[in-house]
Amino acid sequence: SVDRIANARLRDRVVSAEAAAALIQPGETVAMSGFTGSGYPKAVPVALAQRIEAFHADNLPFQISLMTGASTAPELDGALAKADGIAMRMPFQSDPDARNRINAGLLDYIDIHLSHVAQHVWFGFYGEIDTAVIEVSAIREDGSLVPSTSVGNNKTWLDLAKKVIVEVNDWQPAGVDGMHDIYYGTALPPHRKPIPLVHGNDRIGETSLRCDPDKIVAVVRTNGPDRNSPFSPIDTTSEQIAAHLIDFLKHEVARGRLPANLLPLQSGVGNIPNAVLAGLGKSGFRDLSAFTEVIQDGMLDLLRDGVLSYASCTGFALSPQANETFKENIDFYRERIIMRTQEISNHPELVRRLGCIGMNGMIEVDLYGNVNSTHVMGTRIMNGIGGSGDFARNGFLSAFLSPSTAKNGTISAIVPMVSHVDHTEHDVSVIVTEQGLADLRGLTPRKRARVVIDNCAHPEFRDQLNDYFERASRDSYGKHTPHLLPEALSWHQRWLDTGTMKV
Ligand code: 0RQ
Repeated sequence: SVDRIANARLRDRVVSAEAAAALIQPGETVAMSGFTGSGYPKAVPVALAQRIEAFHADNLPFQISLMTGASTAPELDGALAKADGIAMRMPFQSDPDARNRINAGLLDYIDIHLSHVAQHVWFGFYGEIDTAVIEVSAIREDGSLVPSTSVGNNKTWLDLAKKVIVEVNDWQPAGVDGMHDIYYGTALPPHRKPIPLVHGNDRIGETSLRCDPDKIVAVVRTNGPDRNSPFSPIDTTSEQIAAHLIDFLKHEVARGRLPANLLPLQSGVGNIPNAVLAGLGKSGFRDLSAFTEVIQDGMLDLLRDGVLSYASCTGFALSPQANETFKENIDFYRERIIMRTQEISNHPELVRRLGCIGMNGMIEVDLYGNVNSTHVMGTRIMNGIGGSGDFARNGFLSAFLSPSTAKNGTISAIVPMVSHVDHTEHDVSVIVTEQGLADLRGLTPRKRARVVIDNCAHPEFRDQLNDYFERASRDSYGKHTPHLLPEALSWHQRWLDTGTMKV
């Protein structure tokens, strides 16, 4: 087979993962590739975790600050967190070991909008990047790098890092070459220009990443799969949530507020968004499009069936089976998928221009439509805001989806006041649970409370919510957004004290 490293100079820099990891020193800021379990480096992080463990065994300190595109995998976040090798992590992660350390106060975590990461690093808010570790599918003869299954912040990491380690992964399909669109027109204020993307499938950039070959200090060959966690079969709750949302979208088309082929879809990851995608496939929609961060199984199916005409993204989250389908049909998918940097896939200017329909999961929502996506009981971070805020604030329509209860019915996802706010009432248009859908557009806060309770709350919690809302409407200091402040977060405290939010 053809050598994926077509540049002779860089072929000479091939070393083992251990030798590459030895180039990373304690205290460095390391920026890695990876987005929702796709395109992350497979070998160097594991070797680095071993190097860190060896230091710790000798009582020598060794931690790094770690930046990526989004979440990665056990071989990256998991291995480095287990080795106690991460001092600071940003901007998004979902690894259980790292999560436990963050919530124990042992690992600093900064959770920011995914579209902001590149510019915040350019602005210098995170200091200098010492090393970038980037997985690619190939190195071209001219030394440019063909990304693999995610782009994330790789352009920024390669531009800013002092030294670069490249992993060339033979497992990734060679046919991914041509799928990427790397836009080099971004600049810092006051020099910014409009981004010349008018349709979600416009190509405005280059198919590979530029990188000064003198900065590449090591190249490592790998041959391993992306993380690929399988999806559980779609359950009834997810199906009901999907059905309510799809009914609503059809209704909006009938009312002339959405075109028959909708507007570019953004879909979060997880079983509920996957159920929505499966539902769309069965609902007679045609010619749909997606301008999103992550492509998961459901979107590949829609592309295959011609329901979706194209999808723009920055990464994948595919089950092992879907990954095989993707690899086998790479020529088909390359015609229909455009992979961008995450500053472009999530760019507020583009999300607003295209009028995206955002569909994301949530932890809880309050009577007025404020949404908590990240913190259980206001303090324990689950994952992070990810790209949900980029789409919620700037999209045409922003739907948040969740079962109406959590933890065996002891928690109501509809609460008097959210214990942490990620998406304010001004950013949220539609709430969906298995009970029904609340369309909050054009409603005053008190009318919002009525439809959220009536349409979305679980019957087990409806009386309790009504009781709170009625007393608040009577006794609140202000009657615009009624609250009883000593009681507003009492549901969360009750759960912490007694194991249930029920009185
Ligand atoms: O906990 O794993 O301990 O059982 O939260 O909840 O119901 O499995 O749903 O996987 O869709 O996650 C908001 C976390 C939902 C996700 C969130 C507990 C529940 C379970 C997971 P266990 P489910 P999901 C694109 C967009 C922010 C980022 C985003 C998320 C666990 O959607 O991270 O949108 N969103 N990115 O038990 C206590 C509640 C709870 C609760 C759920 N009210 N109270 N626990 N849970 N609701 C992707 C990127 O940006 C990269």
